[in-house]
Amino acid sequence: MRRRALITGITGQDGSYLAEHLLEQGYQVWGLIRGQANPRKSRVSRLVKDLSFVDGDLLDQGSLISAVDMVQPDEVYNLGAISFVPLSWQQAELTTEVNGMGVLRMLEAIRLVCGLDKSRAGGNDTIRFYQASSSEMFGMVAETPQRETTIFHPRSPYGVAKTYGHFITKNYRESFGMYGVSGILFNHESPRRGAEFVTRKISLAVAQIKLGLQKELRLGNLDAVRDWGFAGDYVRAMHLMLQQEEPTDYVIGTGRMHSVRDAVRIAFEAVDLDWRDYVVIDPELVRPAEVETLCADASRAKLELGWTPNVDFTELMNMMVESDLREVTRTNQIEELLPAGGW
Ligand code: NDP
Ligand code: GDR
Repeated sequence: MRRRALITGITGQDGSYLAEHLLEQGYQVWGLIRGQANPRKSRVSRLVKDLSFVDGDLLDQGSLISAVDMVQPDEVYNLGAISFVPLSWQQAELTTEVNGMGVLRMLEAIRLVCGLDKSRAGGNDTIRFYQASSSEMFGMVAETPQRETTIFHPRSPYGVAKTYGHFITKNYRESFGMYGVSGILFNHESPRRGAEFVTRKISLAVAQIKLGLQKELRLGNLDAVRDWGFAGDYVRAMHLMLQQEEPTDYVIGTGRMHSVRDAVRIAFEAVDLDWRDYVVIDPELVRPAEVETLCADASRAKLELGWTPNVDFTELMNMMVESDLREVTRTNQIEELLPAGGW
């Protein structure tokens, strides 16, 4: 019997890479699709062949129960979220509903479909659950690098909601014996990254500037430091986490730090341009509370999962610039990819 996986957030960056990876492993894969005519459904259908869909929304408990009951998955990957940190200040309540309460709703759907309660602890036979936790939970960091035991101090409504999702997953594990794990993933990028995130904003701008379609690149805090990896590497870790005997949370990252300034320099160098001729600092793009520095200590994942990343930061930025050069050349403009609101 083929194993069955249900993925929320299927139209996002990680959803498509994870679906590809699971299909390669022989799974049948369903993606949860929200909305009446989600325009991103056709894009992910083009990217990933043999994908099935089921309707549902993390804001709607009944739809999640129906989806889990219909698919009868062996594994559920909860990637659905409002994932852009600045939006979480503008829509704090919605972010909390989707990123926090949405996790509880999915756990409840699994608990009900599996018939789990205190007296009938679930253990390894129940549906296995993966929660997309985030390094944003560390926020104002208490130690560097950050590991599974580092104290959380989130700095945005996004980070606070993710911290709730993290702990409620742990609580369902402890309360009902559910096999639920959180992957505390550091920033990961790819040519499929949304255009509002800084690496993709940079690679798109570099391609457009090189091809004479854009004059400048407006950015906020160039000093912010992140541990950036490749999304294709990180979805392998998500899958590995659900294959372990005991459910445990893991930090996933490269252990390498780079600033936004480094990202800009590498991307412009890829097309033989000097970033200082094009980058403009825009104070409007600086966040109300910034996470200055993040760096992962992923040694538990290396030891217990055998997971290591394959793509380094320079390769990643070059891959994204090359992809956007091809895309911009093909379409001659990519207006529809650019986010509203000047992000
Ligand atoms: P994206 O922003 O690319 O994708 C987000 C997905 O969430 C989309 O498919 C979107 O679908 C879906 N979604 C939004 N609202 C709802 C809702 N109400 N119900 C169901 N689905 C919804 O994110 P990524 O792929 O980059 O990230 C995947 C997950 O990992 C997210 O939870 C993110 O917070 C987390 N994460 C990401 C990291 C990264 O660096 N990429 C690092 C750490 C954690 P729709 O088409 O309907 O809008
Ligand atoms: P982040 O990613 O907030 O870390 O969250 P993002 O790429 O948005 O920002 C990274 C850093 O770059 C700085 N920055 C800018 N960011 C954007 N988007 N646009 C700019 O113009 C700009 N200028 C400077 C930011 O201030 C920040 O310090 C991502 C998301 O995928 C989350 O969902 C995920 O949980 C975390 O990564 C880990």
